[in-house]
Amino acid sequence: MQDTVTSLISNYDTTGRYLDSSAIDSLRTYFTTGADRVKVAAMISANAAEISREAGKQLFEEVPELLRPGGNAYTTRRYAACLRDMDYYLRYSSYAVVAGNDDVLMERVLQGLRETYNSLGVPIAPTVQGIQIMKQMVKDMASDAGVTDASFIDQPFDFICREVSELSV
Ligand code: CYC
Repeated sequence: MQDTVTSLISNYDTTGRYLDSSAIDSLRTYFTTGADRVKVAAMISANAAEISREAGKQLFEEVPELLRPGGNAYTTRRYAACLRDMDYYLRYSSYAVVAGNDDVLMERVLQGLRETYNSLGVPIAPTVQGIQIMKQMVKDMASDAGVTDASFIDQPFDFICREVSELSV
């Protein structure tokens, strides 16, 4: 599992180089956004249940057939699995926000997900839609809390969406 600092150091150490200006720039960006990253992670933690519940509700309003017979979230067991998956994506995104690195997502969330989703017929497009709804909710909360540059919030949510979409083929 990596973060901005460890991945950078291990990169430079492998080739025995001192940190150059590009390394310093990326460290500077990371530390400049550091307080906001922590703020957003705390905000996600404090509102996690509400975020995944509301995002689930919105997703099922937008794609109601998921909950009907034949839909992948039909039956309480699958409905619960869907909300649980949303909660996984939210929690791991909060870790990646703090780390400033998507490695934790690759390692803990995305490995093997293709096989699982494909074999269970879990549809990718609405999964991506649900993740995007959560992302927007987090961004709205962050901007209400005075976080102006939200690109580090986009990063993990969009990474999961990209990877899941590629995995679906
Ligand atoms: C199932 N989601 C699963 C399963 C796994 C994950 C492993 C199969 C085992 C189970 O049912 O628990 C995902 N597990 C994870 C992830 C991690 C993990 C990501 C990393 C922490 O350990 N269905 C929909 C919606 C979507 C959905 C679009 C919610 C957004 O229609 C999700 N995932 C969904 C559903 C199932 C599932 C309904 C159960 C499918 C079934 O059993 O038929």
